[in-house]
Amino acid sequence: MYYFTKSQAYKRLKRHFNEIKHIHMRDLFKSDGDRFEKFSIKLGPILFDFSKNRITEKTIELLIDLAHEASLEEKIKGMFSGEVINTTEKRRVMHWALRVPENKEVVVDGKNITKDVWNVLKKIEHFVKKVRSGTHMGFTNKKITDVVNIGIGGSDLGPKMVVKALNFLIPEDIKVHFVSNIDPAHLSMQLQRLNPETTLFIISSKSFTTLETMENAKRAREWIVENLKSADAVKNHFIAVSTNLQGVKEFGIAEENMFEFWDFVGGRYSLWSAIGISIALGIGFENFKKLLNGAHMVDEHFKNSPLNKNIPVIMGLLDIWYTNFFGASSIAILPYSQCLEEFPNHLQQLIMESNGKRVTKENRVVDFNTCPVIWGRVGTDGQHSFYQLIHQGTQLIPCDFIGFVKNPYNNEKIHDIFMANFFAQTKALMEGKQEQKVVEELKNSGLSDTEIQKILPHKVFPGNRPSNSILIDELTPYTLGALIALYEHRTFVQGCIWNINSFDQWGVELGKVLAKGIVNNLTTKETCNAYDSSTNGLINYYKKIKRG
Ligand code: G6Q
Repeated sequence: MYYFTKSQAYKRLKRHFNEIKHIHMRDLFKSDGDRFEKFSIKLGPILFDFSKNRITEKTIELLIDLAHEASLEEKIKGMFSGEVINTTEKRRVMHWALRVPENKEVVVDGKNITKDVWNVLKKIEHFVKKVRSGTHMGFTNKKITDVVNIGIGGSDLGPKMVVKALNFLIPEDIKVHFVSNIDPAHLSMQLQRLNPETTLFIISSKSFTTLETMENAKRAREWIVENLKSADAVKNHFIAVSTNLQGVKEFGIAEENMFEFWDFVGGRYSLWSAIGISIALGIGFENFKKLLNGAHMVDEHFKNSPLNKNIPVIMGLLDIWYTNFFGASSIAILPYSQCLEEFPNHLQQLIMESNGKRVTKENRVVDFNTCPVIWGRVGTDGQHSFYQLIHQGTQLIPCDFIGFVKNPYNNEKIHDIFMANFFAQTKALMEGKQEQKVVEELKNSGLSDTEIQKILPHKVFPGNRPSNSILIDELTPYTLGALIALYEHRTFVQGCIWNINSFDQWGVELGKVLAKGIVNNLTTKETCNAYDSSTNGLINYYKKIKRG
């Protein structure tokens, strides 16, 4: 049975790692003029350059051997044929089916899933058109001007990221907001700027039981009913997206205002489903379809391309290379696009919730590291903050640079300056700055030899810091859909190599239960003795100060 660190390929990679770990990328580039051609893949409007990684052709060959030994191709087939690969929750993993074109059947257990998917998509299309045209109005017959998505985790991060990224496609007469936190401040901050007569709430929750979402939804309902002075206003101002019809009905939202999705879609993979209705309301249904098309293009690429020409496969294998051989414990996501401000946040959930696991699919506690920490921030802001550590710190942090040739807000000249930073940073990380060059510069600036020796080590950059460059022609719904799908499949590849279940989230479920218990302790008068001394102490202090 396959186990990552016991595989033949792992052992060969370990030997290979020891042979190449001291080789500098600078030398790899010097000795091979074709490195960029060899280590880059073009996929439609996306150029993926992975040549600035600490790899040789041999590394890729061995990583591909590892993928074979882990049965990656069979596992990819398994996901795309609807096998129950989410074994702990006994579910299929079929977010990819949400972006299949209408004329392409996806048959599972004799049922054509595409039909169900497109029925909901058509319902979304119809509703979006009604809201945007002013046919669906508020209770007092005013056009909807503001849409508030109330949801958390997968029911928030994906749509929020896309809405922000494609903001330039949202017309001025509609605004899309997101409320996720149960901190009353979050909803209050939104409500104080909104007009109840023209606000539509989307209650997005796969389970329709999540505490944060349900509490915020109740408060929003009270706000509407109080301000519009009628419980009947709910039908004009609330819709729901969920798999839980009963829960939606009990909340008071009629079935015709509910948009369905299915158990085979994990929360963090759900922006393609009706959970994305806030996106469609903002950018329009046609653009939402283009987002789906871009992701579908990547699904086909992932399913059909040979492993060594397959972008998500190479991305995922490089993650293994750095995590399990170089000992890297994080990956920085660095979009050179203000529009992608929320992208690192979305990826944090996507990757860490998927692969932050410690037990294999065969129930064995692993003896190797799994998911690295995912973090990041848009360039060039990051450059003026944490890049210092990436350049000269003691940890190896592989980076993803993501940028676009064209800027949706035009201004070519300034965009060139912006992107010059992208290219310069990847080059500097790879090459570093050697002693000789620093000495030369310091001499030219008039420093004496003694002064130079004092400052020299601080000014040297070791380089040999790896990065991927993802350069995309233009930011559009299509390319954004493709980009997100690349990361979804990259996450899957990591999980296949580690042989973990990337599709459950028991750690998240734990949080949902824990807080519910403690809420009762906060509302009773009695001193709390139910927990450890720290938790009791904190709870009792909170109660004392609250009472005044
Ligand atoms: C995502 C997780 C989790 C989930 C939220 C919200 O993959 O399952 O982040 O999306 O906990 O859950 P509901 O959509 O059920 O409210």
